[in-house]
Amino acid sequence: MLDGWVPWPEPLAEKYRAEGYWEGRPLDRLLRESAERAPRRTALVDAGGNRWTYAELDLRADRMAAGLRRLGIGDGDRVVVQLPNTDAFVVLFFALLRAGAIPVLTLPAHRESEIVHVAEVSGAMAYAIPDLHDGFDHRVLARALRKAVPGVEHVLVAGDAAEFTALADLDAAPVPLPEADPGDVAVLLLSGGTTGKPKLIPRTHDDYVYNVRASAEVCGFDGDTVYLVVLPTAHNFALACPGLLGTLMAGGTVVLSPTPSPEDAFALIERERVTATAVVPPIALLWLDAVEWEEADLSSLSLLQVGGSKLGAEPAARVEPALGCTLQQVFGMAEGLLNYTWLDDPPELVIGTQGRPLSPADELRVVDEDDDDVPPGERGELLTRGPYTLRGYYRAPEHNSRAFTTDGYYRTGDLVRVLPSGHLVVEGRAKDQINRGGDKISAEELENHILAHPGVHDAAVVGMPDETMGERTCAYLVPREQAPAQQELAAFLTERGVAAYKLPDRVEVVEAFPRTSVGKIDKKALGRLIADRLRAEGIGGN
Ligand code: OOB
Repeated sequence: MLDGWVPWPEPLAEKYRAEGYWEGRPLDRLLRESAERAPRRTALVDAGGNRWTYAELDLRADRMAAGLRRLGIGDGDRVVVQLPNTDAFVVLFFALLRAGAIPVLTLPAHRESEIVHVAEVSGAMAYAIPDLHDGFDHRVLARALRKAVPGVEHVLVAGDAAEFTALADLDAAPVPLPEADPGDVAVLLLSGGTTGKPKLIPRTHDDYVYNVRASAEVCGFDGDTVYLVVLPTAHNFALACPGLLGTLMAGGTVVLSPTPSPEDAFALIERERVTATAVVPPIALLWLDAVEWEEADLSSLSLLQVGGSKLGAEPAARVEPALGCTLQQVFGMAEGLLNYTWLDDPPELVIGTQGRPLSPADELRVVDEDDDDVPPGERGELLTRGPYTLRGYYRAPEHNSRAFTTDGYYRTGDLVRVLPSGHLVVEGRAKDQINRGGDKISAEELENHILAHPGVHDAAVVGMPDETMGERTCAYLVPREQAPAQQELAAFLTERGVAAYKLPDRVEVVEAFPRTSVGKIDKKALGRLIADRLRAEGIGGN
């Protein structure tokens, strides 16, 4: 069993098992069971039109699992996975589970700074990458990683492996392998983060299988579902809410889109008769515009899930008429808790709320700054615990003491209001994070990187309103002598290996920061300052 993660207290675990939330099924079995039920059905289709039946996908995973074991990867080993939306991701994901290893899921956009940290914290022994993706050579990053974290023994490459191991060579006759203990950690997900360094989220087989199964039920996924993966496969939303795993569990077909662009996605929706997909609000806005000029036939699409950041009521109301499908708002988090609008909810709830909790066993509290419950219907910070919400980040005891209450509630950092129907309205944020169209940026993490610049004396990163992204990042700098301009700062951060989505969209130079009465940087004041400035310049939302 993996150490360094926080299990549920035994009485609660017992309750979740007794009440049927946890079924004792290892995660990889969802593919096995669908393959046994319907071996000849199409499980997976890629953008190039390659197709794999359930039997083929299941066998490929078995063969790769045997290849991984032969290489010495298995039994609780952590493997950092950074693959784009290709069949390689799907096969490797199940192969790792079957080999007994733990996938650590990172986004294709992550760079050296994030990957080195994740490999260190997880104690990874391997790193799986594409050769080239989006003009970036991941093998160069792999070389840097191996220098920084010598424990990473293997680099597994989809494509041209250079001096490393090709994923295609991890192919061996299937061997019988022991099934995982369903109470153990199945995968490590990456958190959006509010601290200096990204945190890892342990998800067990029991909890993640439940997450997938209950989500698939709420979304009505079945054997006729054709799900388009538009967001990165490694994102919890596209992976498990119900996402690609929910589709495979239901015996449907997963279609992989290389990008969320209307060109790619619409063509695949038409070609494969896609029925459901999940996007973040900026993509939804883009699609709503694109239907005006793109010719594609989207009539097969019956469900558009939107989440990751708040979808405005105005675009929400346009989804059904423009795309001819049901809108579902999803307010979720890699840490666990998922809220969905139900498919038969009245329009005002679908348009005006971010859904209600997935599980009857989800426990929610809405509290004020003293952790006291606010009166029903009032705004406060959302705390939660339940059968698929983590009890602690991986190897982060100090952070956990702040991120959780003593009785195990996770502090989401989201400000919400609960309606009498149980639906939540997300009203803001109590955490020091910027939500850039669904991409999460920890202000502290970015500030630490910026502070390494010789021209910067102090830095404070805040969100600024933006019509399409919801918000973008603004870095306020107090210069040492000469503060870097936005482009220079971006180049500096890129050189440090910071992912592109974290680069500040704007830089503002000030002589000193406004302070609160206790002497902390007053970020609310800075947020108001930049919002006012944008308004004066005639840009920005709100
Ligand atoms: C999803 O997961 P993460 O881990 O990238 O981010 C979680 C955070 C939430 O705590 C909240 O601050 C924000 O993203 N968020 C939303 C939202 N959905 C997520 N804020 C407002 N409205 C929404 N609908 O983003 C995620 C995971 C699974 C499913 C969907 C989204």
